[in-house]
Amino acid sequence: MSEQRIKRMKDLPSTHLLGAGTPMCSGCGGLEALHQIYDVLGEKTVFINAAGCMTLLSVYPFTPFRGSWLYTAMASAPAGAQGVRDALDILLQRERISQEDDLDVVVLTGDGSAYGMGMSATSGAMDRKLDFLYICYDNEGYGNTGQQYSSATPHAAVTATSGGSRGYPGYKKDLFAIWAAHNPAYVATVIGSEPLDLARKIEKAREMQGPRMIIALSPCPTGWQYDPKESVNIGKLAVKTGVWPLKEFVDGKVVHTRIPRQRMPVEDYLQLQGRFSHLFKPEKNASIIAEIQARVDSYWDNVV
Ligand SMILES: Cc1ncc(C[n+]2csc(CCOP(=O)(O)OP(=O)(O)O)c2C)c(N)n1
Ligand code: SF4
Ligand SMILES: [Mg+2]
Repeated sequence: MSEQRIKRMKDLPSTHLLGAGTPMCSGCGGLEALHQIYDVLGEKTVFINAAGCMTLLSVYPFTPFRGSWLYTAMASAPAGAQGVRDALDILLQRERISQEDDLDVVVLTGDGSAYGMGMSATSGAMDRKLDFLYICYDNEGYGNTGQQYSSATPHAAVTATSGGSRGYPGYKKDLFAIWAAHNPAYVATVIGSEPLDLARKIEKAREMQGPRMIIALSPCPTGWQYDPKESVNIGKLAVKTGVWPLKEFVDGKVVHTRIPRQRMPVEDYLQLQGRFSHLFKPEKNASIIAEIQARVDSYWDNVV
């Protein structure tokens, strides 16, 4: 690493995440959300990160975070978080650190870990009422290894491992419901293109104790195949079409924080993304588009 780059990284303001030369794709929706989340959480945090795109933020011995960073295997971040929380609690108990030196323990993983490989460790951590914040940036596939499908991949999307004229045959897993079934302190969905909604939820979660779970839909120009300049637009369309409901689970109840009363057609969201281009070319696949629309409509029909 050049001396000049090392100096630039050292000179960054305390909550600035993007060092010059960071190896992330431009227009990365996961990074957009993380940047906003970190602005709210601040530097008294320790991140426990499972392997994925965000792991590339850290180039030893630097991270763009002013707090600490621990890298774990894909399935293990919530177990790592337990160890870090326990260590901090012991240090506090022995008065080796003061309350002021305490850190918020933050798990950061992609959907591959959150929806799949790390589900068991996450379930255990919630059962143990671990005091931590979990941030899943959901780019709907294994982005770091070339966008293979995960159980967060939406129906009909083409990925490196789901091709053909119909794309991915499965349906996106409802992680919000699975996490809420554990009755943690908080669960919320967010997206970087709705920054006020996101900030309000992170502020709320920051003030709570116990397991606090966040899923950030993360438009991914590389995996979803679109021009990076469309990231914010695609994020906004995910909300306006009703594809990505913004909601929270608190005190045993689910509350929608945005209800798109005049929903735009899902087609408007799908047709901007190369991963769905087979639904429009060489000819339109009206039945798959209608099926996707019907599932979105059926979700909102049940929201009062
Ligand atoms: C057990 C295990 N299997 C596979 C890998 C290789 N691997 C590293 S990152 C990654 C993709 C992770 O996907 P996700 O959690 O969605 O994060 P993203 O890459 O999309 O940011 C994979 C499969 C690994 N590190 N560990
Ligand atoms: S592959 Fe997608 S999630 Fe990963 S850094 Fe690039 S844009 Fe972000
Ligand atoms: Mg992913």
